[in-house]
Amino acid sequence: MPEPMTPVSFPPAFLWGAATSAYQIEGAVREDGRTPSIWDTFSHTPGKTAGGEHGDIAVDHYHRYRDDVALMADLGLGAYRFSISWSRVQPTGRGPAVQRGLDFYRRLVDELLAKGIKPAVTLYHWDLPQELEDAGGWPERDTAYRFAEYAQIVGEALGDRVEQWITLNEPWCSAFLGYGSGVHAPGRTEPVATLRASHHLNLAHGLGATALRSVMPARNTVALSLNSSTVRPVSQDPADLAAARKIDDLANGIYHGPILHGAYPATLLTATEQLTDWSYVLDGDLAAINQPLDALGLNYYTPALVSATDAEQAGPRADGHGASEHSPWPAADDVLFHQTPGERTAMGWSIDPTGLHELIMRYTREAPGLPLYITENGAAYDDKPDSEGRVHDPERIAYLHGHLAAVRRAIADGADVRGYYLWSLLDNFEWAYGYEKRFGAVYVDYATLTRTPKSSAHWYAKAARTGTLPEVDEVF
Ligand code: IFM
Repeated sequence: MPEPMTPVSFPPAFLWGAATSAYQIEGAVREDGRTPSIWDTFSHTPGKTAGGEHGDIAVDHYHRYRDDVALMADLGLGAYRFSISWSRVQPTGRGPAVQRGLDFYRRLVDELLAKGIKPAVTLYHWDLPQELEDAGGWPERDTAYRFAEYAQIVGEALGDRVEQWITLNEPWCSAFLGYGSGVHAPGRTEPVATLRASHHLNLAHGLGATALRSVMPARNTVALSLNSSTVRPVSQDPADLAAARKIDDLANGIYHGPILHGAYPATLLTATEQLTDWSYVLDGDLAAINQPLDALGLNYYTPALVSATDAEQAGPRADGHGASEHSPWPAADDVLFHQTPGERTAMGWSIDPTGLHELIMRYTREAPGLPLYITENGAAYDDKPDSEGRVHDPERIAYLHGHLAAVRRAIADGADVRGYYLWSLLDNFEWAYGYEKRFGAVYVDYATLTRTPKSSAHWYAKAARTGTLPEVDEVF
């Protein structure tokens, strides 16, 4: 379907933001009482990240946050989504809080508010305190209770000044990449642990939401961010449709089933019955998980294309989630992932804004009346400064234009999308890819840590200021 005619204008209250996460930008990993998280351990384990890179310094946001907030204000951002490092706040993952750790976030939030930028806090963006992983990690039920305790601590400390709260970022990645394919921390490759971790992340979300609400003013909102996939079958053949159903259950239904509807999809339970009987779902868990949400965050980058396969074709998957001899997808050896068509970003992910429109409309149907935010969307490119030090990134501008136009089209089609957070404000540590993949609207010179807004940052700033998308070829 063609995109709407230009100019593409958004409702006046639409929130224009940018997002980051703690381990990807903060650095200062040994300061003010912080202890290692699973990402410190994983990135310092030989062979786990490109070039052995890690977040020890990252882009030094811990020390440069004032400048970074000033940069956001210059760009006219209305909102900033960032995550809290659990290991800074509760270094062992349990027990009393470290005030020096919380103070950093108090200062950051105050700086944002002083500049008129709305903070949106994500409690968990993949960086579990190492001590909790040593005790079993997300496959263990106790981790969900530890998360609720941590949520309460942060809610008490920041609930007076932060209105937008997100419990978890992309629990699929924590479970399936952390415990399935092992390309993310903690690097385990255990199919059953992947499903157990998923359930305990769901439980953590539910218990965390309840804990937050018990200590925060009622005006605050609680959401979570899912990297829900748009899963497409290669054909309408029943076997391919069944393959798409299975991956959709494992990518999406495993989270939105219990969270939005209070039940795991029956098709998921059947598809995984050879592996697990789900006996770790205890009485009362589904009710604890199925808390009312104030909003849902959707993170979108690219769709997935699948078909049925036979055992000979099965093997490492071209599913865009990193190379591993272990599939992230439990009980899915009968599914083949295909290259999606179209141009690609530096991640090798195909560019397809129709997938974002489809996703928004799906959740508009799945959860009628629930406000939606695009809590991440963006693209990595091989950006380089020119001879005058400017960084031109027309591909990213085209990517943002296409995806924002798809959001606008969804709003016109009846979706209640309230805002958009560009991933990412700054170039940063892209997990197992190290610093090689640049997602930032702002270029970071890793030798000097100097920040230079790319042309896409200026393009986005104009969109944020005017509420209308500039043309893709406007010169900045
Ligand atoms: O950098 C990540 C982010 O941490 C979570 N969502 C996807 C981004 C790009 O891979």
